[in-house]
Amino acid sequence: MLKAVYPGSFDPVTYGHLDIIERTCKIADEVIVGVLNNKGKMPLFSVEERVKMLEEATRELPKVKIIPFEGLLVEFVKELNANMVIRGLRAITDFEYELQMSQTNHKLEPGIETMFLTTSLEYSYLSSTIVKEVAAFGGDISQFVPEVVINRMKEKMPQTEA
Ligand code: COD
Repeated sequence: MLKAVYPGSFDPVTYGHLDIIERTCKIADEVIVGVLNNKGKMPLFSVEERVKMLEEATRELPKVKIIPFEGLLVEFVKELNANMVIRGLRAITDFEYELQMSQTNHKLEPGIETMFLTTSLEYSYLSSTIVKEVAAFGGDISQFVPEVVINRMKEKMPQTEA
């Protein structure tokens, strides 16, 4: 049985993330989306809000569970008895960080492998940071994120358009 963990900040979840989640569902039996509760960083959305948005956005995907985590990713993966970490790769700029992260995780816990899914062409430019920037200047974000995120963005940034 393949139990995969897809970890991230998801601040907020975008169609790029959802594409990776949907594709992971085709290869794994269970998909845990791990939402980092990083107390050192100041995300736009609280971990509870990020979990809620992900839960709504993945409602139709029965294999998916959304779970927040703190601390080391490998500890979270071990606690869940999972055997694979999934990461998305957009451009070459992602590669260095992703390689370093997967090698560190492998050193910390050799039993845990990381599998990379390359981004779908239509989402290769997309990131949570870009979405927040467009929303901050009143741009239309409806092609980047699901409706649940647009609604939450409007609460945080009243200038958000959709
Ligand atoms: N298309 C495809 N994939 C995408 C897209 C897109 N448009 N946008 C993002 N992704 C991928 C990212 O490449 C990433 O793989 C994933 O989706 C999540 O992205 P983010 O930006 O929400 O999440 P990150 O990269 O900030 O997550 C980092 C972690 C939380 C996983 C990391 O910091 C972590 O594991 N922290 C815990 C502490 C730890 O264990 N550190 C040691 C490891 S070195």
